[in-house]
Amino acid sequence: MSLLQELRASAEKLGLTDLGAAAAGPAQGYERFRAWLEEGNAARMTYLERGAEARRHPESVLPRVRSLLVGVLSLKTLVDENPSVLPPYPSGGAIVPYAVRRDYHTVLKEKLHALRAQLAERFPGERFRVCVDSAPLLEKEWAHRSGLGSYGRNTLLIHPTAGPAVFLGFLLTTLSLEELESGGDPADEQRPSVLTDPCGGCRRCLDACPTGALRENRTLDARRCLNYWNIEHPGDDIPEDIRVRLGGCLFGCDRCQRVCPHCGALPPPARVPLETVEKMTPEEFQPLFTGTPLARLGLERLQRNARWLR
Ligand code: B12
Repeated sequence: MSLLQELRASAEKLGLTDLGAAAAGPAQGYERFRAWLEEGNAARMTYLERGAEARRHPESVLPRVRSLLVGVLSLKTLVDENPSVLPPYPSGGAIVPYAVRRDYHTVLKEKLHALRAQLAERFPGERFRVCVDSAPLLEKEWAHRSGLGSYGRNTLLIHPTAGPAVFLGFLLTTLSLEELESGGDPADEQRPSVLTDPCGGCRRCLDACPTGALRENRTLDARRCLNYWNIEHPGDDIPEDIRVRLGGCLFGCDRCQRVCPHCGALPPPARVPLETVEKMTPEEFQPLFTGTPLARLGLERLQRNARWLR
């Protein structure tokens, strides 16, 4: 059994849906990313511009990196392992299911740190770094190069069995891909096969996007994406043509995942009455949402989102 196969077995026990590995090298999607930024698609996510250059090569994240291990956590596992922090209200503003649970960044990091510890014990001379969403990596490209899926029309990486509703986490290492793969018998490798184009003629996500944020060339205009407006946008301003299309979304929007034929049934969004949000005090907000993605948003912006829905 190769080291990678051993790690896959550990990853499965830890609740990861899949684990892949790729040799480090220059990022092939860098120019595509640059062009995307230059067209203004990042809206006010200025951190993307600041970290742009570093995305050229993962050695900016770990010097002398030779390979990347990529962990996949499905939304289904996240939901099954972590109950919602909200009581079940029958109606109200919609919150995507991942946001009312333990933050997927924390969950993925814990699992990847367990793999890192397993490797560090055997290879004390090597270096490792765990990162989820925060480091300047073109994450979908590394997942794709690790054999974990292909880019869908909704711009997400579509995993062959878990579909687009997955989160990605990274363990960078100075161990080489050859070291990770050596000794493995290909016959032991039961891997779901990746579809070259998971979409074919399907356009369900493009049709379902309420604001037309998805483009034919499989890029997304964050200036039109509801996820940008109610998760990332720093100000109180929102264009009226976007606001009227929020469709009750208080945090996130997952229409382009839900309608994907590769996406299994997702839990319904959580709901919370807008008045409850509007009257919420920091003393109530904090204990309820600590450790969830809503805590990162903060009460002020959650209340801003509720105002946009009025
Ligand atoms: C900025 C960002 C956003 C922005 C912009 C999203 C976007 N699609 O660009 C906003 C706020 C809208 C957003 C929303 C969401 N995001 Co987001 N986001 C990111 C982030 C930080 C950067 C993405 C980026 O660089 N976009 C710029 C464009 C140009 O890049 P791209 O679409 O990734 O294209 C690259 C690849 O496709 C590749 N590529 C190379 N060659 C080719 C060739 C072809 C033909 C194609 C098609 C692509 C391709 O190169 C391109 C440039 O690198 C990543 C984490 C990271 N560090 O990478 C998470 C990430 C993409 N987001 C994620 C998630 C889960 C979401 C949301 C579901 C909810 C959420 N958690 O906020 C929604 C989904 C909306 C959607 N349809 O994308 C996951 C996606 C997992 C997956 N299955 O792919 C990531 C990887 C975070 C993670 N660690 O899990 N996000």
